[in-house]
Amino acid sequence: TEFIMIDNMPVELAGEKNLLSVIRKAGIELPTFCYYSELSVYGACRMCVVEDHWGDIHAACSTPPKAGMEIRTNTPRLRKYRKMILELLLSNHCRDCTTCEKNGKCKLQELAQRFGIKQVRFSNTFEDDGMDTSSLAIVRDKSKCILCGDCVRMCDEVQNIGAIDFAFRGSNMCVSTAFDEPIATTNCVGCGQCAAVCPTGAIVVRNDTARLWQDISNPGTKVLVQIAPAVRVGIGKELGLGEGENMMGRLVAALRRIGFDEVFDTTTGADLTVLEETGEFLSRLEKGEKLPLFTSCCPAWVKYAELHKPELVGNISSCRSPMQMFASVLKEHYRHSNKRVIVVAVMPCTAKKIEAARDEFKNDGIPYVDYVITTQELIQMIKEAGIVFSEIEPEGVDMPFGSTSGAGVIFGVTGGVTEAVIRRIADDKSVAALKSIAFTGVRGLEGVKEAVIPFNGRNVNIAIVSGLKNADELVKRIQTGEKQYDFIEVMACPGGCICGAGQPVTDSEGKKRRSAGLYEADRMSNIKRSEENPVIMALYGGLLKGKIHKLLHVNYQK
Ligand code: HC1
Ligand code: SF4
Repeated sequence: TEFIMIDNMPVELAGEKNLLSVIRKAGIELPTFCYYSELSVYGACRMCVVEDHWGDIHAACSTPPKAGMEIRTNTPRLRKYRKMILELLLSNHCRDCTTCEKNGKCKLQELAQRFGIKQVRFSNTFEDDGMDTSSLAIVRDKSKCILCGDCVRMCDEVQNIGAIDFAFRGSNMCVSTAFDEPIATTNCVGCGQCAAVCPTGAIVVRNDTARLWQDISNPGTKVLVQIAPAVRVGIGKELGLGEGENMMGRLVAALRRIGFDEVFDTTTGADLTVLEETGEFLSRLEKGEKLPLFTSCCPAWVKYAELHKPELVGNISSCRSPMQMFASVLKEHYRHSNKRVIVVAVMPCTAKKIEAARDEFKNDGIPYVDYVITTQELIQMIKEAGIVFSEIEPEGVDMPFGSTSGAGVIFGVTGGVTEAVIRRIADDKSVAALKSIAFTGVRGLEGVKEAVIPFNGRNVNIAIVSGLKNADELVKRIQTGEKQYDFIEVMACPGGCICGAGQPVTDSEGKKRRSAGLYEADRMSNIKRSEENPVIMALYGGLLKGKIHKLLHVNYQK
């Protein structure tokens, strides 16, 4: 085995690509603004500098480890260097931390605190450039940008979009859209992944809670809320509980305390989606037309296809997303209410804010979903209301939509929609057969997965992708004839909704825990298949009669 010395400790090398990973493995929290293991190495912020035994300084993120190296991470020189960088950044940065959306979660604030910056020796050249509030998903404030380039690399390397890039040189350098157009008019799909990696308040998720509080306290409104599958496993840690633990019961109780009138589970909508989408898939399979069928739950994927792959839009399922199906059903169910009925969706997703505002999802000009708030916005509301989440008693959702299936709840992780559909089409309904579906290749957080399912004397070829770059590459392989599939699940966020940009930021271990949390919720569910959910059966026998097309489907083709 090969070793290097880090601060006089021997640390074993295990194929790490850079010193930074080795140093972190040794339990040292080396600071950085611009290093993410899933993005390319940029090496611009220089906060991760280390000294070798010659006294030379290297950026640890871009230095390959070599056996025998003697590295020091915390010398007086390095501390001075890091403080200098922080002071330079702060010297042209807005320092109104208390009113910043990123207050308490800002990397610059955190490191300034950690390195004990009490004064900035340079004069403040900060200029307020104004904000770009054109997008319903994200808000950009250039004057808070520290040029780490994390957003640029995320948008390009993971999402294949490139809506933002560096512009100008020298002291004029900034991150900008082409021709500095408002972000909403570019090819941005609102996935929010740029905001998830932004270390400061330069790109943040739009916050819609102020308006929502007003509606909640308005006695003339009846405020309904639905909770997405992924939220229950993403919310716990920041409220003092375990990462990935299922918080559904506490969430329901907290939402009632906040003042929501009725609380429901988007999983009910997912069950409806499974039935509609499977029906559509089997009919296309029979006719041999418009295959592969692409899933339609992820609005960032739908928008991506509209902008970049218009030839595929006809292949996207006509099913509304579970959020939209359920909202349409709720508005229909409460249509005779004497109050104004408002539907709120708590989502792990920023693109859902844009989906909710689409013309296709309005009835007489009024959206079916009135508000989408992210997991992070809900955390803020819970804190604002003074609710001690860790002490609240769990409660159940409201009737008449009170039952959900395990198939619906796994929608929140990549492969879940597919597994739910396979459960529906599998002829063998035994417990053993159900369990074996988990081993067909549908589970796991990899960006591209494949499964082959026997059905009606033939094989159904399935692909599951998350991350839009992966989706783009898969589509290319289909278009060149290299690959052939019948069913393709696409989620824009790598890992699926559990890793949505509206969730608290987590690491790869946290993502695994969230995924495990949803599969556990499935195991604990006494209804495994969507078609066995009695609420769904009651809907088809009642409210949905003659209204399936109007309430559950959409035409994205213009
Ligand atoms: Fe998702 Fe979906 S799974 S898209 O990831 O199909 O956001 O959680 O609510 O609509 O159910 C998100 C999650 C969510 C929808 C469902
Ligand atoms: Fe790019 Fe997504 Fe950010 Fe838009 S929201 S700029 S598509 S990363």
